[in-house]
Amino acid sequence: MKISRGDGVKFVMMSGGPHNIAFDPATILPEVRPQFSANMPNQMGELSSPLFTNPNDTYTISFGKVQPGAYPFYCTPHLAMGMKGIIFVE
Ligand SMILES: [Cu+2]
Repeated sequence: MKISRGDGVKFVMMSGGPHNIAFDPATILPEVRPQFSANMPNQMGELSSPLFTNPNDTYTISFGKVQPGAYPFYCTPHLAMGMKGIIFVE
């Protein structure tokens, strides 16, 4: 998924939860991490959203003030099933 700098990405829980949205801190530049973390509300772990269990639960991550680049993410409970993606900030 490609977005522009400053966009937000809204994730919507559909089915088959629990799901979350997590980023491996090692993939985020150290100088970007504090702002990126500030853009992720209610984290249950470092750069990890809460778990969502109800259809239509939503979670929005702002990409404001983070630099262009690739931001790979995954769902912690379903990583082994390949539930992951990449957000490209242009
Ligand atoms: Cu999942």
